[in-house]
Amino acid sequence: MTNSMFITMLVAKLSPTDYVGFTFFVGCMAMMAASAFFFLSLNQFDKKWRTSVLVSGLITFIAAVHYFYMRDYWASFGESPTFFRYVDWVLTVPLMCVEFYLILKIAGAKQSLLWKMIIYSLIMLVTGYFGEAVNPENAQIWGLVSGIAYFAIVYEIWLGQASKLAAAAGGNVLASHKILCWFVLVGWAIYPLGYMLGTDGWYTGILGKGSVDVAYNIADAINKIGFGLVVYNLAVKSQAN
Ligand SMILES: *C/C=C(C)/C=C/C=C(C)/C=C/C1=C(C)CCCC1(C)C
Repeated sequence: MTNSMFITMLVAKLSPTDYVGFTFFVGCMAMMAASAFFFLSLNQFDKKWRTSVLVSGLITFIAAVHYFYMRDYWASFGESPTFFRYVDWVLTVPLMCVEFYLILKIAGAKQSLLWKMIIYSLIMLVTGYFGEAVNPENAQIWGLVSGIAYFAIVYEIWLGQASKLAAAAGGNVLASHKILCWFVLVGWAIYPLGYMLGTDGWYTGILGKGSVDVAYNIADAINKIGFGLVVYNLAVKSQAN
């Protein structure tokens, strides 16, 4: 066996023009570096904030492991790793709901708020998976249901119970809550856009088709790492007071 054959067996080949593969590769590194950053910073925080920063690290760490699998899957089969993608989201999006809850706990957030948001996010993701992988003929209907659940989350944090708790907490908590709200409204909106690029529906005539994976990979980097950094910043600032 030649050396190069041996290498291709260990690491699936990545072509220089494979932009999707490239974003998977960069995604692995970014998620891994972010995880190291969050985990190694834990010691500087007291108990009250340590859990929040730990959850930030868990989100990027879970994503890092999935990105290694997704990168390899893409390189081996040239297909979207839809299954791994959704497993990643089903684990990490509820953890992002946990972040909202942990921040607002100081203002008296109840577990019912957490469960409500987790249920919305699971409806959003399970229906999205059906539209992409199980019943793509009806992608626009599944996408619509998923979109409604997404807006339920947006409503909850911008105008519902969560926003009232944030207002009651005030100060750094309110400021950080607002930034996270923008992440969910703008950063998360990249996902339905990616979905519309990858499935057929009324929107296909307008948007055309594109790479879901590039959209999802960019969105993940912004949302998982950015979200974590907002929480990290809040912990740093709150501890200084
Ligand atoms: C770290 C991963 C995150 C923050 C993933 C978020 C995913 C979404 C907000 C997905 C939303 C979708 C819709 C609103 C409609 C179409 C189907 C989805 C699942 C792509």
